Amino acid sequence: MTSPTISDADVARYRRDGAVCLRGVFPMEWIDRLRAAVDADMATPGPMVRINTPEGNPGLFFVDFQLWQRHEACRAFAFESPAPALAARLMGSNEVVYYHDHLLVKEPRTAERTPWHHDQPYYPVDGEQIVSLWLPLDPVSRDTCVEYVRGSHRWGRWFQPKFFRKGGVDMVVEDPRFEPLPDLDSERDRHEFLSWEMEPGDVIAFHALTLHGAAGNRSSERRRRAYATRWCGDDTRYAARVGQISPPIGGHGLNPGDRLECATFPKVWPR
Ligand SMILES: O=C(O)CCC(=O)C(=O)O
Repeated sequence: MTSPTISDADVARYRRDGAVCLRGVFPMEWIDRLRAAVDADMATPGPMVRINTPEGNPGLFFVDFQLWQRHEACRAFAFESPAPALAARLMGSNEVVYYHDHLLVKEPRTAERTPWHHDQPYYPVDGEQIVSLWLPLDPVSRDTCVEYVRGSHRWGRWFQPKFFRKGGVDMVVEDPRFEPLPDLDSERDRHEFLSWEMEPGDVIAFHALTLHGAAGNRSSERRRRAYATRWCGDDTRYAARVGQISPPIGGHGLNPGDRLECATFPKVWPR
């Protein structure tokens, strides 16, 4: 399959709100293949794995990256699934480069949240055309879904990335382009928040500047495995960043101002 059916209204909503939930885009065969790859990855994680649950706490918040370089199903998802065509359509881009993948698993009874943030300040990438596809591999209730601040990709503001160090001390990236993130929970009445109940096959597409965060997984039996993938369009360029980036992908040989396409960030659309 090459062309997922999404409407002009879906595309308009993505561009206006910065996040849109698209229903039934991925056939179950993709979900089943990715589930098997995710479980294999958790058994033998990659070099960038992070465990965000302190030892002794219930549950597990497991994060890993670049599964596509180690698991055939994830590689096929980047090159052969409906995803690259979907990314091209949403971004209005002729070409799509695959930036990276990001696995986020919250096992039952995981208390740790995903803190509020937006993604692009973590990326050494400039440009408007960066879309993420957040694909849950389990049914997701609204209270475990990621929440998005509607329209925040259009605020024209870039917020400081934060990195979590052992011992609970945060390290903030000091780049004059970035400002401290306000406490969004204390301003809930000033924003509109988007989140959805989802079934496997549904996907959220969101812009790299849309603010988002997520609760832990309070369910006592339901896993919450999410496979997030990042896609870049025609206007994106490799960029210099002060301090740490995430994920820390190196070895590509790119310099600031370069187009992204290379072996590490392959062109996936047109096929
Ligand atoms: O799955 C989550 O909890 C957060 C996802 C997220 O932050 C992302 O995909 O950028």
